[in-house]
Amino acid sequence: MSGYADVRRVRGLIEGLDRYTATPGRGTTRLTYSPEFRAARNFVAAEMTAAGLAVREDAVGNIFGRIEGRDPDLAPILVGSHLDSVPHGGRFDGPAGVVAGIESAFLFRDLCLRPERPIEVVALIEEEGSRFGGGLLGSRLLAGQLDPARLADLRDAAGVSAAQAIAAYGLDPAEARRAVLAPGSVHAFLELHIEQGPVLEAEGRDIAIVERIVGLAQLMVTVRGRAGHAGTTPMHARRDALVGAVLILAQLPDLARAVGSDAVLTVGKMEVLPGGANVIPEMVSFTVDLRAPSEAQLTRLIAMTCEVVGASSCNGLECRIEHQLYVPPTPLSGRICAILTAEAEALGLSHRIMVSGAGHDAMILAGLAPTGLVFVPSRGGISHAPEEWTDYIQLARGIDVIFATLRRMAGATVPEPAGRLQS
Ligand code: HGY
Ligand code: MN
Ligand code: MN
Repeated sequence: MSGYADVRRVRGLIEGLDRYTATPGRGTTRLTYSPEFRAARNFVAAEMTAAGLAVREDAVGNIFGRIEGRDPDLAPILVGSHLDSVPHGGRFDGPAGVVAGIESAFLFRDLCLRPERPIEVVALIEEEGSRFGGGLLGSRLLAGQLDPARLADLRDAAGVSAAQAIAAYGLDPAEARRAVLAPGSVHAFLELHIEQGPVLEAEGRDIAIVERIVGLAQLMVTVRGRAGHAGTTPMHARRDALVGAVLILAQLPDLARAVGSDAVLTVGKMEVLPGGANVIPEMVSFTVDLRAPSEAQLTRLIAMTCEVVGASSCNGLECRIEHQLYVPPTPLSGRICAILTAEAEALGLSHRIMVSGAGHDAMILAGLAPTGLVFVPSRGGISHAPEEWTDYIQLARGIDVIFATLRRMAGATVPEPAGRLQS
């Protein structure tokens, strides 16, 4: 079965991007505004330029590559994903969608296609939240769902604010407000992403078309006790923040089970301070990532988590919760789902409708414009780990669907052949 995408070029783009990691040989670690992120940004900008795109960077570091439309005043179709990663993640999570946009641009160039409506390939910052917490930062800013003033409050593990990091990256955080896209300024958003789950591989299907993304919340729990000497402080006289945190943490998984088998709860990050083997922990902070298909389940799970934490403020321990992110379950565009399905059919690809358990920039940009999301298979369903893998031919099939959908939605045509000079 022939397709459109050039598998070799797609592989070169993914492998080219994968060079930019802080942990070579131990997965992809590319935190927003890091030296690796800057190098990846430069690589993306160069490839966008090679594909004939007009490249610009917004005030917070999102990269846009534009194919001008025959009618440049029409609102563009955005296509892309994120450039940052989780610590020790895989090479496809995010880049698969950025490469889908760049390869589509190469195909428009190679096939001499001129879209009626402009197309903009986007590479977004801080979707994972690995540096500043929460996540979906670049898309939330674009969609007007994050007050740019918050950039001065969001801090990384070293206490550097997002605003300081933006300035150190060479941009002006005071201009962040200009990055916000006005309602109506985007016609549609398309994203290709790896499934990060086992379904497509298990069913032997080429792609999934996502109809809805589960709701998600991220909380930061802080337990404060009192530091003390491990050897001279009797057990009854301690205010051990880590023991308090562990007692909270042990209760959390059952809360997810209580709201349904399709709800999930994860504590993925924990810090123990001051961190001495012979010091009673004074402060422990840990993240709680909550997800559920319905808003009722999600809000109930958040409420129960807050109850457990609140009830643990006793015996000299002070327990607090910071709400870092809340995104309700997000339906995607039925019209775009239908177009993606029709193009998959036309390409002879096997496909299915799916609900996404992973969060994506698509769930934010769906608040700005009709949005579609396509998944390609993940080997063994593994992601957020160095073993993450998608065969390049599988990725190319997903890109074919994105390209064909872009071609249709942007009203692309092949220009009439220029009149031959009369010999
Ligand atoms: O957490 C997620 O679902 C996504 O990978 N940011
Ligand atoms: Mn992702
Ligand atoms: Mn991810």
